Amino acid sequence: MPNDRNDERDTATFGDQTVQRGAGGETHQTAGGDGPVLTTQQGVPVSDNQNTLRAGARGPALLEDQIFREKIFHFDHERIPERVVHARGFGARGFFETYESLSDITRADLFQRPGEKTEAFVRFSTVAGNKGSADLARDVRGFAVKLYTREGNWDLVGNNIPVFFIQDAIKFPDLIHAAKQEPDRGFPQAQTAHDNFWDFMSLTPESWHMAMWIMSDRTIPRSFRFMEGFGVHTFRLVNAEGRSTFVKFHWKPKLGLQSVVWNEALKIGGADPDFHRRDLWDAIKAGDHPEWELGLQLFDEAFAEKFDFDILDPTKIIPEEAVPIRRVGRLVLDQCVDNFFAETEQVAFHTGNLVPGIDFSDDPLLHGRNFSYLDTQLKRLGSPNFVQLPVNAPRCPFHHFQQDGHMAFRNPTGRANYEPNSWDEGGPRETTDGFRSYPAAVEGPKRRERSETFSDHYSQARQFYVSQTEIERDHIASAFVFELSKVETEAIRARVVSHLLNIDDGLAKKVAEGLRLPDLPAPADAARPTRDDLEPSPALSILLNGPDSFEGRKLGILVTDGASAALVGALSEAADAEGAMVEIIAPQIGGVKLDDGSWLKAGQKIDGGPSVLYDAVAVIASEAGAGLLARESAARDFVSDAFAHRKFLAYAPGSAALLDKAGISGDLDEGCLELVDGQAERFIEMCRALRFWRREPQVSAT
Ligand code: HDE
Repeated sequence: MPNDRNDERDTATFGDQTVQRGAGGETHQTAGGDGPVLTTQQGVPVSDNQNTLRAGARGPALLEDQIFREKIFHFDHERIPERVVHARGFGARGFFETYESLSDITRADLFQRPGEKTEAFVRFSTVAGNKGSADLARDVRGFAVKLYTREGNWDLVGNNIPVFFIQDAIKFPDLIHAAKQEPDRGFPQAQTAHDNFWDFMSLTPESWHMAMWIMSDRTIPRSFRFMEGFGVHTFRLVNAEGRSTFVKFHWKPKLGLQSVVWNEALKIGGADPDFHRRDLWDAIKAGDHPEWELGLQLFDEAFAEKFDFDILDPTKIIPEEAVPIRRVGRLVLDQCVDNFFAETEQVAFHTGNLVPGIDFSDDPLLHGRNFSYLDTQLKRLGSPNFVQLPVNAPRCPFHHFQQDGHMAFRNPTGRANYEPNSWDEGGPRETTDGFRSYPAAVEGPKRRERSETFSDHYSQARQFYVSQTEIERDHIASAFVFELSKVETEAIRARVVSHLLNIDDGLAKKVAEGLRLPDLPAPADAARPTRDDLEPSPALSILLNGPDSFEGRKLGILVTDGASAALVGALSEAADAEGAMVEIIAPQIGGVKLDDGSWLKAGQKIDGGPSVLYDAVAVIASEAGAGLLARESAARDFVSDAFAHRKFLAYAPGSAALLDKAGISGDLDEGCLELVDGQAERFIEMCRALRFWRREPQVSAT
């Protein structure tokens, strides 16, 4: 008599899989060969992972089932609190490589030896959205970098925008409360287009420089790979002699800047909420390792004294034209994480993670951050021992007397757990080479007071606006109109316009017209008049800093049965030669039979692969195929959206029926190319401009 029903299992075949079948028809897979045996957490081998222990096959489950209890107990506790901000993120591993020795300006170990590589972990994020929100929400992106240097971990916890909303950390909870979902209703999520946010902004003049950035296309990046990163605050670099130089940190993407257009962002949110994380994952897995150069803006006290704004004010930039950027190394992301939770979720950044040779300035926002990050990790990760998690642990040797606490798995060994001590093997001691704070002189009465040097709130907002191309200015105006159209309180809409009047009359009027405000409000009271003598800074425009290459971008080719194999082949080859990716979209996921009888597999079915997922598109259809596509709304949208989003569009001669039905055949312009033999390379060359902006007036109402 068998003592376990395992012995009675039949086998069953499901396609290529042979499995065992239990008495209820359920699937059992048994370990064999070198494959590992399934165990409990305690290492006890498990014989049945499909059935709880029961009294009789149809009887009650038994409380004694320790295997079930352990499994469900762990499952019930899988979730940890999500980050209060930056909850939705995506991480990758890589390295930082130093170009040249910076020993004259900093003693930071990672900057001493040219060619030296330092392990890195980067987490990109949105700010306001909850963990499950969509990637393409209009939002600031976090750009947090952990560098595991030989003298400890350095975290540069930055954003993709070089300024911030507030000047003092005490305002952070108010800002974030206002930006996130409203507390009574729990919506809207992952967007600032609601009353509370614009109410707060319209009462907070210091936010208006940042307001211009967040209403620009910076907040709808095409990819993490195509955006800049900024340390935001002024920091100090300190050399071995103790000399300090102020520094602003920048990350410059090798592939240049690129954003999507707003209508596209809205649609990507539905088509692929994971658009940015998938993009980074796919690029790294394909060996297209994204790269950024670390740029330093270095300046001294004398510059700080004469600069138009206070260098401690995090709502101000120093234009690159005033202090040029020195590129001192590169960050390469070449590995995806092995486990999202272990790395991306558990990584714990902290602005206080500095290494000798790098120090804080007196930016009041930065000091507040130093307080917050440790606190939040304790709440999220549940123990002060989060530093012992592999993603957070230093790679260099570390020795200290901190001990115990929840989940401590690295405690000091031996008798000494304090110092000074007189034991021979007494454990770690201080070093004269350790971290030393820069001895900046400070004085002044203890007060709750903001410096008067922080009070110009509009001049740099104006400078940002006038540095944009016409197209980008229009996008800023449209973004304000969109956001404020979701604001129900008319007084708040008008209050926002009152601030815009301090920035640029034309912009304010455009937004007022877009909202159909009955009257233009009076300009908001300003602590200081707006300066209009600041030179425009071309570095602030996205369009002026594009790559002039289609490298790293994605071409979508819509095909049908009978499509020209020669054209598909030529286009794929030309894209490949440029370093671009290609995805095939077909009526069915199994693919199509081309005109030479060959079979082409598809990456997407039409309604799963709308054109918003691609940087440029081509329609290579047979005449019959185009006729069928013309009857499918997803195929018509594919073409008309691509056109409306100013994309370059190539089409095979047989595709006329689809273009016709999509309503664009009468509008075809120089951004559209009829693809005949020998034209594939020309099309990819056209795509280097990324979008055919000359179409903008035709397809955009603003
Ligand atoms: Fe953060 N911020 N922050 N922040 N921040 C957090 O820490 C905070 C600020 C930034 O991918 C939290 O681990 C305060 C500026 C990034 O894990 C929290 C203030 C900048 C990330 C926190 C700021 C940032 C965070 C939430 C005002 C750009 C994501 C979870 C004084 C320079 C890091 C966490 C990651 C995360 C506090 C302002 C960037 C609560 C109090 C300015 C990229 O500690």
